Amino acid sequence: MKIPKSHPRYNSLRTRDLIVKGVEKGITSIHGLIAHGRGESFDYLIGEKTNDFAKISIDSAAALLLLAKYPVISVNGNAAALVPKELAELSKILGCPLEVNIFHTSKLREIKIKKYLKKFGAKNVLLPQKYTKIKFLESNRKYTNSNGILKADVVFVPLEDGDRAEALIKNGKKIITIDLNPLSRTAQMATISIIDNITRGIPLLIKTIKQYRKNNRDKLKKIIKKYNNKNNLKKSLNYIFQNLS
Ligand code: PTJ
Repeated sequence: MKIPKSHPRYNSLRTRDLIVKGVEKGITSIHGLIAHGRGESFDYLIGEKTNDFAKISIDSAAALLLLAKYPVISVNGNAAALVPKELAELSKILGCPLEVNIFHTSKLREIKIKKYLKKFGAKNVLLPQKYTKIKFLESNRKYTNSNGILKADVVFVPLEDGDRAEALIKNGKKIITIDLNPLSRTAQMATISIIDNITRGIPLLIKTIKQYRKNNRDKLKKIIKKYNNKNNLKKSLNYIFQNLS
Protein backbone atom coordinates (compact mmCIF):
# COMPACT_ATOMS: atom_id res chain seq x y z
CA MET A 1 0.00 0.00 0.00
CA LYS A 2 1.31 3.47 -0.88
CA ILE A 3 0.82 5.74 2.12
CA PRO A 4 0.95 9.49 1.41
CA LYS A 5 3.51 11.24 3.67
CA SER A 6 0.92 13.94 4.38
CA HIS A 7 -1.36 11.42 6.12
CA PRO A 8 -1.70 12.42 9.82
CA ARG A 9 -1.01 8.81 10.86
CA TYR A 10 1.79 8.18 8.33
CA ASN A 11 4.26 6.64 10.82
CA SER A 12 1.71 4.34 12.38
CA LEU A 13 0.40 3.16 8.99
CA ARG A 14 3.91 2.65 7.60
CA THR A 15 4.90 0.57 10.65
CA ARG A 16 1.72 -1.50 10.38
CA ASP A 17 2.53 -2.08 6.71
CA LEU A 18 6.02 -3.35 7.61
CA ILE A 19 4.46 -6.01 9.85
CA VAL A 20 1.96 -7.04 7.14
CA LYS A 21 4.83 -7.27 4.60
CA GLY A 22 6.81 -9.28 7.18
CA VAL A 23 3.97 -11.83 7.30
CA GLU A 24 3.77 -11.91 3.49
CA LYS A 25 7.55 -12.47 3.22
CA GLY A 26 7.35 -15.33 5.73
CA ILE A 27 9.55 -13.67 8.38
CA THR A 28 6.81 -12.52 10.79
CA SER A 29 4.37 -14.93 12.42
CA ILE A 30 0.66 -14.30 11.79
CA HIS A 31 0.43 -13.89 15.59
CA GLY A 32 2.76 -10.95 15.15
CA LEU A 33 -0.18 -8.93 13.80
CA ILE A 34 -1.99 -9.33 17.11
CA ALA A 35 1.15 -8.50 19.10
CA HIS A 36 1.59 -5.36 17.00
CA GLY A 37 -2.00 -4.24 17.62
CA ARG A 38 -1.46 -4.67 21.35
CA GLY A 39 1.67 -2.56 21.10
CA GLU A 40 -0.15 0.15 19.12
CA SER A 41 -2.75 0.57 21.86
CA PHE A 42 -0.02 1.15 24.47
CA ASP A 43 1.76 3.51 22.09
CA TYR A 44 -1.38 5.70 22.09
CA LEU A 45 -1.33 5.70 25.89
CA ILE A 46 2.28 6.93 26.05
CA GLY A 47 1.61 9.64 23.45
CA GLU A 48 3.44 7.90 20.55
CA LYS A 49 6.75 9.46 21.58
CA THR A 50 9.93 8.60 23.46
CA ASN A 51 9.26 9.86 26.98
CA ASP A 52 11.77 10.70 29.72
CA PHE A 53 11.26 7.32 31.42
CA ALA A 54 12.32 5.61 28.16
CA LYS A 55 15.32 7.90 27.73
CA ILE A 56 16.52 7.01 31.26
CA SER A 57 16.25 3.28 30.44
CA ILE A 58 18.02 3.77 27.11
CA ASP A 59 20.94 5.48 28.90
CA SER A 60 21.27 2.54 31.30
CA ALA A 61 20.83 -0.03 28.53
CA ALA A 62 23.63 1.63 26.52
CA ALA A 63 25.92 1.55 29.56
CA LEU A 64 25.08 -2.10 30.37
CA LEU A 65 25.65 -3.22 26.78
CA LEU A 66 29.01 -1.41 26.66
CA LEU A 67 30.09 -2.98 29.95
CA ALA A 68 28.93 -6.49 29.00
CA LYS A 69 31.55 -9.18 28.44
CA TYR A 70 29.45 -11.01 25.86
CA PRO A 71 26.22 -9.25 24.81
CA VAL A 72 23.79 -10.92 22.39
CA ILE A 73 20.78 -9.45 20.58
CA SER A 74 17.79 -11.78 20.28
CA VAL A 75 15.60 -11.26 17.18
CA ASN A 76 12.03 -12.43 16.58
CA GLY A 77 9.74 -12.07 13.55
CA ASN A 78 8.32 -8.67 14.53
CA ALA A 79 11.66 -7.06 15.37
CA ALA A 80 13.16 -8.33 12.08
CA ALA A 81 10.29 -6.83 10.07
CA LEU A 82 10.32 -3.46 11.84
CA VAL A 83 14.02 -2.61 12.35
CA PRO A 84 16.30 -4.94 10.30
CA LYS A 85 18.79 -2.21 9.37
CA GLU A 86 19.00 -0.90 12.93
CA LEU A 87 19.50 -4.40 14.38
CA ALA A 88 22.37 -4.95 11.92
CA GLU A 89 23.92 -1.63 12.97
CA LEU A 90 23.50 -2.33 16.69
CA SER A 91 25.25 -5.69 16.25
CA LYS A 92 28.06 -3.98 14.34
CA ILE A 93 28.73 -1.19 16.85
CA LEU A 94 28.64 -3.62 19.79
CA GLY A 95 30.62 -6.27 17.90
CA CYS A 96 28.10 -8.88 19.06
CA PRO A 97 25.95 -11.53 17.39
CA LEU A 98 22.29 -11.36 16.50
CA GLU A 99 20.52 -14.60 17.41
CA VAL A 100 17.23 -15.52 15.76
CA ASN A 101 14.99 -16.81 18.52
CA ILE A 102 11.29 -17.22 17.78
CA PHE A 103 8.31 -18.31 19.85
CA HIS A 104 6.14 -19.80 17.09
CA THR A 105 8.30 -22.69 15.92
CA SER A 106 9.36 -22.69 12.25
CA LYS A 107 12.77 -23.68 10.91
CA LEU A 108 11.91 -22.07 7.57
CA ARG A 109 11.04 -18.75 9.24
CA GLU A 110 14.31 -18.80 11.23
CA ILE A 111 16.29 -19.17 7.99
CA LYS A 112 14.26 -16.45 6.27
CA ILE A 113 14.85 -14.04 9.19
CA LYS A 114 18.58 -14.74 9.03
CA LYS A 115 18.67 -14.07 5.27
CA TYR A 116 16.61 -10.91 5.72
CA LEU A 117 18.96 -9.51 8.40
CA LYS A 118 21.97 -10.28 6.19
CA LYS A 119 20.32 -8.35 3.34
CA PHE A 120 20.38 -5.32 5.64
CA GLY A 121 24.09 -5.68 6.38
CA ALA A 122 24.14 -8.02 9.40
CA LYS A 123 27.36 -10.05 9.48
CA ASN A 124 26.99 -12.34 12.47
CA VAL A 125 23.55 -13.98 12.65
CA LEU A 126 23.16 -17.17 14.71
CA LEU A 127 20.36 -19.71 14.69
CA PRO A 128 19.28 -21.85 17.64
CA GLN A 129 20.84 -25.31 17.82
CA LYS A 130 18.88 -28.49 18.40
CA TYR A 131 20.74 -29.71 21.49
CA THR A 132 21.64 -26.39 23.13
CA LYS A 133 19.00 -25.36 25.64
CA ILE A 134 18.61 -22.85 28.43
CA LYS A 135 17.09 -24.15 31.66
CA PHE A 136 13.68 -23.26 33.21
CA LEU A 137 11.83 -22.91 29.85
CA GLU A 138 9.49 -25.23 27.91
CA SER A 139 8.69 -23.21 24.74
CA ASN A 140 10.64 -23.24 21.44
CA ARG A 141 12.65 -20.32 22.77
CA LYS A 142 14.59 -22.66 25.07
CA TYR A 143 16.78 -23.63 22.08
CA THR A 144 19.76 -21.31 21.82
CA ASN A 145 23.14 -21.12 20.14
CA SER A 146 26.26 -22.09 22.11
CA ASN A 147 28.02 -18.99 20.72
CA GLY A 148 24.99 -16.83 21.35
CA ILE A 149 22.40 -16.53 24.09
CA LEU A 150 23.75 -19.58 25.97
CA LYS A 151 27.11 -17.88 26.43
CA ALA A 152 25.85 -14.29 26.90
CA ASP A 153 26.01 -12.30 30.13
CA VAL A 154 23.64 -9.60 28.80
CA VAL A 155 20.80 -10.42 26.39
CA PHE A 156 18.82 -7.75 24.57
CA VAL A 157 15.33 -9.16 23.94
CA PRO A 158 13.16 -6.54 22.25
CA LEU A 159 9.44 -7.23 21.92
CA GLU A 160 9.46 -10.42 23.91
CA ASP A 161 6.71 -12.93 24.62
CA GLY A 162 6.89 -13.25 28.38
CA ASP A 163 8.25 -16.27 30.18
CA ARG A 164 11.67 -16.28 28.53
CA ALA A 165 12.88 -13.12 30.25
CA GLU A 166 12.26 -14.81 33.61
CA ALA A 167 14.04 -17.99 32.46
CA LEU A 168 17.04 -16.03 31.16
CA ILE A 169 17.33 -14.22 34.49
CA LYS A 170 17.20 -17.58 36.32
CA ASN A 171 20.03 -18.66 33.99
CA GLY A 172 22.09 -15.81 35.45
CA LYS A 173 21.79 -13.32 32.58
CA LYS A 174 20.96 -9.61 32.63
CA ILE A 175 18.04 -8.73 30.38
CA ILE A 176 17.24 -5.55 28.46
CA THR A 177 13.89 -5.30 26.72
CA ILE A 178 11.92 -2.80 24.66
CA ASP A 179 8.20 -3.21 25.23
CA LEU A 180 5.36 -0.71 24.88
CA ASN A 181 3.44 -2.40 27.69
CA PRO A 182 4.90 -1.61 31.14
CA LEU A 183 2.64 -4.30 32.66
CA SER A 184 3.91 -7.12 30.46
CA ARG A 185 5.69 -9.98 32.22
CA THR A 186 8.85 -9.21 30.31
CA ALA A 187 8.84 -5.52 31.28
CA GLN A 188 8.23 -6.51 34.90
CA MET A 189 10.98 -9.17 34.92
CA ALA A 190 13.74 -7.46 32.91
CA THR A 191 16.83 -5.81 34.38
CA ILE A 192 16.15 -2.77 32.18
CA SER A 193 12.78 -2.18 30.47
CA ILE A 194 12.59 0.46 27.76
CA ILE A 195 8.93 1.44 27.49
CA ASP A 196 8.88 2.68 23.93
CA ASN A 197 8.21 1.62 20.36
CA ILE A 198 11.07 -0.46 18.97
CA THR A 199 11.05 1.78 15.87
CA ARG A 200 11.97 4.82 18.01
CA GLY A 201 13.87 3.10 20.82
CA ILE A 202 16.55 1.26 18.83
CA PRO A 203 17.73 4.31 16.79
CA LEU A 204 18.08 6.27 20.06
CA LEU A 205 19.89 3.34 21.71
CA ILE A 206 22.39 3.27 18.80
CA LYS A 207 22.96 7.02 19.09
CA THR A 208 23.48 6.76 22.87
CA ILE A 209 25.95 3.85 22.54
CA LYS A 210 27.97 5.88 20.04
CA GLN A 211 28.12 8.78 22.53
CA TYR A 212 28.86 6.59 25.58
CA ARG A 213 31.67 4.68 23.86
CA LYS A 214 33.93 7.59 24.86
CA ASN A 215 33.11 7.17 28.59
CA ASN A 216 35.34 5.18 30.91
CA ARG A 217 33.99 2.07 32.71
CA ASP A 218 33.53 3.86 36.04
CA LYS A 219 31.27 6.45 34.46
CA LEU A 220 29.20 3.70 32.80
CA LYS A 221 28.94 1.82 36.10
CA LYS A 222 27.65 4.98 37.81
CA ILE A 223 24.87 5.32 35.22
CA ILE A 224 23.74 1.75 35.93
CA LYS A 225 24.00 2.16 39.72
CA LYS A 226 21.63 5.12 39.64
CA TYR A 227 19.03 3.19 37.63
CA ASN A 228 15.99 1.54 39.27
CA ASN A 229 13.76 -0.45 36.88
CA LYS A 230 10.76 -0.70 39.24
CA ASN A 231 10.73 3.08 39.83
CA ASN A 232 11.03 3.72 36.15
CA LEU A 233 8.13 1.37 35.36
CA LYS A 234 6.06 3.26 37.97
CA LYS A 235 6.89 6.51 36.17
CA SER A 236 5.61 5.09 32.89
CA LEU A 237 2.38 3.87 34.53
CA ASN A 238 1.83 7.25 36.23
CA TYR A 239 2.28 8.92 32.86
CA ILE A 240 -0.38 6.61 31.35
CA PHE A 241 -2.80 7.29 34.27
CA GLN A 242 -2.31 11.04 33.84
CA ASN A 243 -2.93 10.75 30.11
CA LEU A 244 -6.13 8.82 30.73
CA SER A 245 -7.48 11.25 33.29
O1 PTJ B 1 8.33 -14.26 15.82
P1 PTJ B 1 7.85 -14.98 17.04
O2 PTJ B 1 7.29 -16.33 16.74
O3 PTJ B 1 8.91 -15.06 18.10
O4 PTJ B 1 6.64 -14.13 17.67
C1 PTJ B 1 6.85 -12.79 18.05
C2 PTJ B 1 5.64 -12.27 18.86
C3 PTJ B 1 5.86 -10.80 19.11
C4 PTJ B 1 4.37 -12.48 18.04
C5 PTJ B 1 5.56 -13.08 20.18
O5 PTJ B 1 6.76 -12.91 20.87
C6 PTJ B 1 4.35 -12.68 20.98
O6 PTJ B 1 3.29 -13.27 20.91
O7 PTJ B 1 4.55 -11.64 21.79
P2 PTJ B 1 3.45 -11.05 22.83
O8 PTJ B 1 3.27 -11.98 23.97
O9 PTJ B 1 2.23 -10.60 22.08
O10 PTJ B 1 4.23 -9.81 23.35
C7 PTJ B 1 4.70 -8.80 22.53
C8 PTJ B 1 4.90 -7.55 23.36
O11 PTJ B 1 5.50 -6.60 22.51
C9 PTJ B 1 3.59 -6.93 23.88
O12 PTJ B 1 3.76 -6.58 25.24
C10 PTJ B 1 3.40 -5.67 23.02
O13 PTJ B 1 2.84 -4.61 23.76
C11 PTJ B 1 4.83 -5.34 22.64
N1 PTJ B 1 4.96 -4.66 21.34
C12 PTJ B 1 4.27 -4.89 20.19
N2 PTJ B 1 4.72 -4.11 19.20
C13 PTJ B 1 5.72 -3.36 19.71
C14 PTJ B 1 5.89 -3.72 21.08
N3 PTJ B 1 6.83 -3.17 21.86
C15 PTJ B 1 7.64 -2.25 21.30
N4 PTJ B 1 7.54 -1.85 20.00
C16 PTJ B 1 6.61 -2.38 19.18
N5 PTJ B 1 6.52 -1.98 17.91
